[in-house]
Amino acid sequence: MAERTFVMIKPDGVQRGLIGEIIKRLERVGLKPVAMKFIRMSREQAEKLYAVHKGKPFYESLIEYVTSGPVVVSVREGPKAIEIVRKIIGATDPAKAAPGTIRGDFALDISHNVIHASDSKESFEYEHKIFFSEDEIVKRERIDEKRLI
Ligand code: FUP
Repeated sequence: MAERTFVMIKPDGVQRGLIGEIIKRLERVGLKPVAMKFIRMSREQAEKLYAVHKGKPFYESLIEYVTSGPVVVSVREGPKAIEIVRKIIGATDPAKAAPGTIRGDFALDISHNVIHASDSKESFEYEHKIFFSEDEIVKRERIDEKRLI
């Protein structure tokens, strides 16, 4: 099975009308959506997603921000999906994110950086289960897939 990653368009990305632009950038590289939802996450889901940051100075405002409005959560599949999506989204701090990356092109502030994506297989396993059950992940094959794997 090709690698999977969890991607979330954060509340500022949704509010600023960037859903289409972000999906386009992930689509054009060939990463296949296998699950997608438009939701307003609960405080419990936010606390789970950012459990590693509990106790840090920015934790409370981070939880408030990700629960402040709707987000788009998704699972994408493709060879080296985790590494490729991290490259497309750019560094966490938009000041360090290269031009041409999503954060480099659309964000100014580390606390409102438009998008999240898993940084390892372990984080994918943990993160996607907060939002998706196994039967919500669609099994599908692209017509050109056999050439990619
Ligand atoms: P990333 O994996 O790139 O989303 O980055 P982290 O897991 O390190 O951080 C998660 C979120 O915490 C970031 F998207 C924004 C927020 N954050 C801050 O608000 N301030 C910081 O100094 C670091 C992270």
